[in-house]
Amino acid sequence: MNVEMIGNYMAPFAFDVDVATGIIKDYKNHVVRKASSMRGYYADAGALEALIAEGDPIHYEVFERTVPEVYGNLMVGISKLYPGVVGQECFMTKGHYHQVIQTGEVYLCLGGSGYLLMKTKEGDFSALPMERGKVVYVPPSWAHRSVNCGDDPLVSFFVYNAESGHNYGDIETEGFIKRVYKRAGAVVIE
Ligand code: PAN
Ligand code: ZN
Repeated sequence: MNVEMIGNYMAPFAFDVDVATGIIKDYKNHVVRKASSMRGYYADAGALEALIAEGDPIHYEVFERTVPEVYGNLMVGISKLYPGVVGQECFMTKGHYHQVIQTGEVYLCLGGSGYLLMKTKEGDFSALPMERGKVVYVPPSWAHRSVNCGDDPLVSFFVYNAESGHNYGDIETEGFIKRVYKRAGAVVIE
């Protein structure tokens, strides 16, 4: 990839985030995952198919300022997860381990409310609340998934090692131990 240089080094850069909408104005990479990208992830496959048939709404978007994916660089961006349910299960991201499993990540929630679910290969589980101003530290070895339990987009700024890579396959087969539902207006993790 082309990066701006000053002498021998990558040039420092700055960018703006529209905190209200959760959009990086000058993003370099934009990932859009619609309901149809989420087949196999929710407990109620029929409810997901109904949602797809009703118009296949966007589940989440990721905006990144990409940098070369090498040791030392940091990947930064915004994850915007829309509110909604599939059956009674709250909208969520696919979730992943990092390919380079000994790399962690930091999330700063800018708006909305929900959880960051985390799990390890050994079956350990953690669910930490996400709300505006909350920083969640994801240590190495923990898979992570965002879940939106509110009525507004769950917007988070994230920073991770640029060489981390994403391992989605293991979550597709393992699942995430617990799911988050809205039952009669109450959020339950079960
Ligand atoms: C985030 C996630 C983002 C989307 O940037 O990639 O929230 O979630 P999925 O990648 O699980 O679909 C991150 O954790 N990057 O490493
Ligand atoms: Zn990650």
